Formats: sequence, structure tokens, C-alpha cells
Amino acid sequence: MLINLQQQPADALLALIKLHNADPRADKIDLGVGVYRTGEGETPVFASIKGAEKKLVEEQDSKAYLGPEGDMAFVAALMPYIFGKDSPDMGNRIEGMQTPGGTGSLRLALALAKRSGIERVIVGVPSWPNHAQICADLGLGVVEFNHARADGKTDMDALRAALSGSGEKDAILLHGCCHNPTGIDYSHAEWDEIAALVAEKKVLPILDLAYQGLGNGMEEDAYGVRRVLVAVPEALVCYSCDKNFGLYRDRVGALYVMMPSQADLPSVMSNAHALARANWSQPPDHGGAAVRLVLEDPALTAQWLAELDHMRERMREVRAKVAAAGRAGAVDLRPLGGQNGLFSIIPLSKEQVLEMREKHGIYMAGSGRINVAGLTMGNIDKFIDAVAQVTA
Ligand code: PLP
Ligand code: TYF
Repeated sequence: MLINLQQQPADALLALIKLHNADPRADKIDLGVGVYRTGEGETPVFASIKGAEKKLVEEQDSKAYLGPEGDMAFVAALMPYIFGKDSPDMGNRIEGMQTPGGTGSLRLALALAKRSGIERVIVGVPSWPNHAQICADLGLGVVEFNHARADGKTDMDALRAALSGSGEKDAILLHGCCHNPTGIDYSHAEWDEIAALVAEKKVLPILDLAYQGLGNGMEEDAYGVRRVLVAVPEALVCYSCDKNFGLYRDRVGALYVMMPSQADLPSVMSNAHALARANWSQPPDHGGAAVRLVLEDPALTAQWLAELDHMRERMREVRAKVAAAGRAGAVDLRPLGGQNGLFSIIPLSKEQVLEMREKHGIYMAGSGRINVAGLTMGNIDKFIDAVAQVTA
């Protein structure tokens, strides 16, 4: 039977890692997969996480099973950052569970949505490719709308049109901040309108918060999530700690469910736990435990927040320097200055992206997406020259 399976394409972003590694050119630039890099091009383990890991080695006295919900103290410790320290819903009508990364959380959220009767998921495109892939695997329909306009603003007309025909059997999947791949986020006024529209249409919001703290700050980056949550009776929040704690391969995430009242939570959570058991049984513990130790210790928390501030500031400096160049050949670089997070799109054709790679040793996604953190004060000029050359 297995002989019947058709060849599937590799993940284009993950494939770029191998292509870049195999390139012998010393001045190659990796703008591919979304990991933060320092000004020296490295992706180090956070010092705060190292501190927590030392404690973990010394203090953890058992690795016995915890259950499908994982480390609930980890889940609780994150909540004030996501929902606000004064949120009346936290610990009341919001409950969470640990998941293997943001991807595990999305998988559970979409599977829960499907179990509850959701048939279609409304998604702004382009989006992170795994969104559509998980929907397809679960048999959920995807309704696409255009996320951003050519002038670099969000396409609110497209979002309004997509929601106008929507109803109770629909969910909408929204990036909480640092939109992947465009870097183009909703303004506060736009989130206010989205919250009202989603509530009016009775569409289930699924909020994907994978980059909190990497855009404008931990509080600022939670605006959209919090704004939607106060407007609706039910919502799902998919959280990743893999970027903002630098834990990528340790797979650290959480799923939060908000229901009309606390009494509505047990049946939903029992389904989420059953789905987790059917998928991975229990999440990996190590990274989540390290995050918990960071958040339970005021000194480690302060160190983590300072590390996060530093990352965000470096990305802002890179963005400002690129934007200050104005143009590179046919490309207007100025919009990058106002975009958020790791990603922006450089409007290049597939052929131009290939030329960037083959002629200049600059690796970026086929869509023209760059990982801004791959740029440093030492390679920005080379990057801008290359864009100018391939678009001349
Ligand atoms: N959501 C978005 C928008 C992402 O870009 C990513 C990236 O990896 C994820 C979710 C999942 O993150 P994780 O690595 O925690 O699964
Ligand atoms: O978009 C990115 O680069 C990150 C990392 O299958 C990633 O979200 C990319 C592809 C993938 C898993 C993670």
C-alpha cells in the first residue's frame, strides 16, 4: 500500500537551510528561515534560558509523565503577558495547556474547531504555509483574502469582504503581531474594527501569536489578541515561545481557550486533551520548564526581557538602515522601516530570487520574503547592491 504514496515537496524554507549550508562562499547571506540572528549572524541560547536550564539540571527531581496538558505552571506563568496582568478572564473563563510549539497549538486549535462544527477557515494571504497545510490535513476549507496591498498597507477592504459572507461555521485565523511573511500588522484602529466585525459575524477567532515582543514590545504586541478577546464569547489563542525565548528546536508553545464562562471550559478542554493524546500524548517538558523558571524568578525575567528588547532594537536598526537607502533598483525599500518582526517581502520575481542566490549568495524564500535578522551592519550594503543589480 505504501507504494501508492506520491512524492511530496520538501518545505521550501527548511530546504533553504541545507542549500545555504552547502554554499562555500564566505560572504553568503542567509535571509531564509525565521530565526533571530545577532549582529554576528549567530542564534545563541538566551542567557536567561541558560540560567533556567542550570537550575533545571540541579533542581528537577523527576521526569515522570505530567499528562496531556503538560506543565500547567508554565501555562499559567505566560498568561499575564498574553492577556494582561489585570485581565478578569485569566484563570476564570480562559484556560490553557502546553503544546509542542506554536505548530502543535495551531494543530490542536484547528482540530478543536473542526470537531466543534467549523467548516471553513478564513486566512489572509500570503500566510505561513503551515496554516493552509494543517487545514488541508484536517479537511477544513480555506477561504483566502488578500492581506496587504501593494502600497504596504493592510487590505482592510479584502478582510471586510471575506467576513461579509461569513458565519458561525467559519473561523478566522489572524496573526497577532509580526505578520509572517509580510511584516505588515494591523493598526490599533484596524484591530478595533476587526474585533467588532468578528463578533458581529459570530466567526470563531483563532489568534496566532508566535512573535510576541519582537515587534513593538510585549504589551504592544498583545493589543490585537486582547482587543478581539474582549469583543467575542469564544476564542482560541495559539502561542509560541520558540522565537521570543529562542527555543526553536525545543518546541515550546501553548493553546489558550476562552469560553463564555468558566463552566463551559471543562468540556472544551477535555476535547483538547483527547486530541493531544491522539497526536503526541504529552508535550516535551524541557523548554517549557525553562520558560517557567525564567518567569518565576524576577532576576531571570528581567534578564529575558532585556534580551528581548535588545533583539527588537537590533531589528529596528537594521530596518531603519535598509529603509534609509530609499531605493534599490526597482525596489522601494522605505516600507521596511515601518514593518514589524523578523519578516518583510522584497517584491522580486522567482527568477530574481534565484539570481540573488546564485550570483550573490543571498538566500531568501521564493516569495521574496527576507528574514530581516539575517542582515547585519556588515552585509546590508551588499544586500542592497544585489537587489539593485537583479532589478536593474
Ligand atoms: N505561527 C507562525 C505565524 C509562524 O511563523 C510560526 C513559525 O515557526 C509558528 C506559528 C510556529 O512556531 P513553532 O516553531 O513554535 O511551531
Ligand atoms: O516562517 C519561518 O521561517 C518560521 C520557521 O515548516 C518555520 O516560521 C518555517 C517552516 C516550517 C517551520 C518553521
